[in-house]
Amino acid sequence: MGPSAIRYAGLAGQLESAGVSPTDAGDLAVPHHATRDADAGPANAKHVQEVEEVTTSLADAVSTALAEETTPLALGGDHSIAIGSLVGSARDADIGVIWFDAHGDFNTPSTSPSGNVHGMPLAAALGIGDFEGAEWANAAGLEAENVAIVGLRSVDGPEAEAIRDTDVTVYTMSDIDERGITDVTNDALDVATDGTDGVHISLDLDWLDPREAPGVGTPVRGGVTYREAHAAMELVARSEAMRSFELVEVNPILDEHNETATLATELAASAFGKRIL
Ligand code: HAR
Ligand code: MN
Ligand code: MN
Ligand code: MN
Repeated sequence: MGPSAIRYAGLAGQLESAGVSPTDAGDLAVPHHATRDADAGPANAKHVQEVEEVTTSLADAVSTALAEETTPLALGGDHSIAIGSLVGSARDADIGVIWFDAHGDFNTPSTSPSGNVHGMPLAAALGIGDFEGAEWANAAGLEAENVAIVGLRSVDGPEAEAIRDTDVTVYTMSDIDERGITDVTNDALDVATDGTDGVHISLDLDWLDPREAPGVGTPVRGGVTYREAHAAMELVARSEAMRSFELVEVNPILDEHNETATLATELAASAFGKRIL
């Protein structure tokens, strides 16, 4: 439902206003969750077999879009799709990633309190813990030292430990409070561009404060403002380093008048370089 809501909110028009000519590649086949058993796969990783199927088709779609010299924009839906975006974007290139999110998404089935794969995609793509050697999930051209998480404010105990055990760089909301969004985003861009061919931007709408983005599954108070979010996306555009992009966790059932989906389209326009004058 997320992708429908984002399209309905006017994504194509927003991208055109940024000077982009978008092509809608349509929806990938995703099995309806009610028709599948969430716990059919390994323990504490709900629907991971379906996630693996979608990862493979999304990774192929992303890498095809890149081969055609276009910029893939993936729409969710659940943040588990990021595994596919990262595998595809890092298939034939060394990439960095900026993870704009309230959460670390660094759990594994062994550490996850929920079993929800949306809390695991970054660990999966980096081959951490249970995901070591999981070929379907590991993003070939991605190293932890080129990963920056921005806006973190909700992290589980063992998840925090796993993040600390890697070379991933984290900017918490406190860092944004102290240093401002401009400095933090520029630092994150430095991390993600250092020695890489381009950057994947993963924008979880729960990065924003729930007052701005109520239509998400796991809202956490104290997120970035509307203006801070645009400022960060504008810096991403100015860097000219963006290789692939995704908008995730939009849930229209929880939204108010599709405002979170609308916000997602506006932020996409900023990330793709929309100028006022
Ligand atoms: N850390 C929690 C878990 O693993 C919550 C994850 C929150 N969900 C997301 N991820 N939308 O950003 O279950
Ligand atoms: Mn989710
Ligand atoms: Mn999140
Ligand atoms: Mn997330």
